[in-house]
Amino acid sequence: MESLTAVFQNHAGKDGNTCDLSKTESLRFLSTELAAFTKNLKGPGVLDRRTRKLDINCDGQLDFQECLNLTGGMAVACHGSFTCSQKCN
Ligand SMILES: [Ca+2]
Ligand SMILES: [Ca+2]
Repeated sequence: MESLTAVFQNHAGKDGNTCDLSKTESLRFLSTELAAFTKNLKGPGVLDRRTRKLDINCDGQLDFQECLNLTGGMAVACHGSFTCSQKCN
């Protein structure tokens, strides 16, 4: 958890405001830190839509809580596909 906070602040601080990820920062965050997940997303608009959906308070920025929803959701998706492929084999 500590490293997640550090990673978040590292990306969020690019524009001087470490509390939120701007749109540019969140796209960079996703494509560098979560490359394993985002490389399978087709088209540049998909990531864009996904980050917009995460912006619960619609302020155009992702705060740490909103960002956690994403990483939590991805962990669940990852777990789901893992257990599913286990069953299939
Ligand atoms: Ca920022
Ligand atoms: Ca927000």
